[in-house]
Amino acid sequence: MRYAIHVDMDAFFAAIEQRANPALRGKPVIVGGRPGSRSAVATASYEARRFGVHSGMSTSEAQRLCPQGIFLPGNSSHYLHTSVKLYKLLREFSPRVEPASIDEAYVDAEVHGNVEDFGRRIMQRIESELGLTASLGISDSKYLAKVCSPFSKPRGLTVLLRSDVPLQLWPRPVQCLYGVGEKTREQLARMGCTSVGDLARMKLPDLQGRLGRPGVALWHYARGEDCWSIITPGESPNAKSIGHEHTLHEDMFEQSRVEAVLCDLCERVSRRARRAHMAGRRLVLKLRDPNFYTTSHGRTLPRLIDSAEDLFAAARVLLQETRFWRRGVRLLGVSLQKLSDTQHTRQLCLEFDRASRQSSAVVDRINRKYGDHAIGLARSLEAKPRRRGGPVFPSFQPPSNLEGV
Ligand code: TTP
Ligand code: MG
Repeated sequence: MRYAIHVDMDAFFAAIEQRANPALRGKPVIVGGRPGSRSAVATASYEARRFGVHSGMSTSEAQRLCPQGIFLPGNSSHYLHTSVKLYKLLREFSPRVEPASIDEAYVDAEVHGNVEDFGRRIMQRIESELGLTASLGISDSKYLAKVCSPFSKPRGLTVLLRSDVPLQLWPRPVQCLYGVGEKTREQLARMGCTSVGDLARMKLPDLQGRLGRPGVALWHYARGEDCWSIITPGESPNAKSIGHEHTLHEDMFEQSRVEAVLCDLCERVSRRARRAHMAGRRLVLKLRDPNFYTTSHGRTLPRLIDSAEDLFAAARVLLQETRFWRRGVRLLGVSLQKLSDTQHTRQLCLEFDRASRQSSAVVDRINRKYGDHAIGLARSLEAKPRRRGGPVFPSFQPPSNLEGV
């Protein structure tokens, strides 16, 4: 089974200082400059945290809380060096590692056998090779892996699968969700919502009305639904958009012809998106008139889309809204943006319409076997190249038997 594993080092800067100087081990180490120098605490060892010292507080306050604290200025090149070693070590467990911060990374791992054992092996390697401890969050969702990694810090390992959310996550305070800061926590508390379960059970329109789009995202997170995906540095930076544009042979004025070209473009974009295992939440339409005046018009959609039908439905609405095409169209373009990786988040993107996904899968299989334009939406026929006197799709002979397609 495939898992997202969030690795977060414990008291990273302070632990590196303790590793370098054994006399500091077991002592309250505070990294972040001298007290009274207006500096802030970068981090504190767990021994210092017992006194209430935490990242971000002034070092003067830290000294007041923990007079016996050992204050150190820090050494960023040491920390960076260790960070690089950590990523390298993690890549021995899976080639798909996404560094998330100086001491955090996500590992996308296919695990055969017990995933806790797999996680413990990662922790042991970190301890033996780096001389440091880490805490791990393991899930079938990247978001949940991030949320649960601090649950049993330091040196903790927590497994929180999406199916565990009602039992394990809902009783916890809402601020354990990534994305709920102090301000949001207060807003939610005013709505009587203090636990993750309270949030998950809220009526979505109420939450949207009070918190807007961030509220909608949090509501989904509280229910174990997200579309986060692990992106490794070597991967194309998840192409910010997938688009196609076409300069027409002649300027077009008729709506039906413009729509046919639009439909053809949507098919192309949809095909590329599905091949890259991407779906998008925003569609942008680009139009150029015969005088080279160019405009684009986009819309963020309520759900992720990747099928030609969905792209075309959204593009058609945009086209009708612009009315710009009435001046004549010289160039038409469609791009799908706000992309998410559907391969790693397939089950998470619950919004996908099952029927549309199944028909897209069949279209892809036929096109893979018989060529890219073998089958598509009827609406785009007019825009496809025709051979003089020949059938619309000269390269395509309908297969007598679709088995094995
Ligand atoms: P964190 O992972 O947030 O903290 P941590 O590793 O020290 O402790 P924890 O066990 O809770 O994970 O941050 C990693 C390092 O980044 C931390 O050691 C110091 C640095 N840092 C800052 O410089 N300023 C900050 O405000 C925070 C939060 C971290
Ligand atoms: Mg950390």
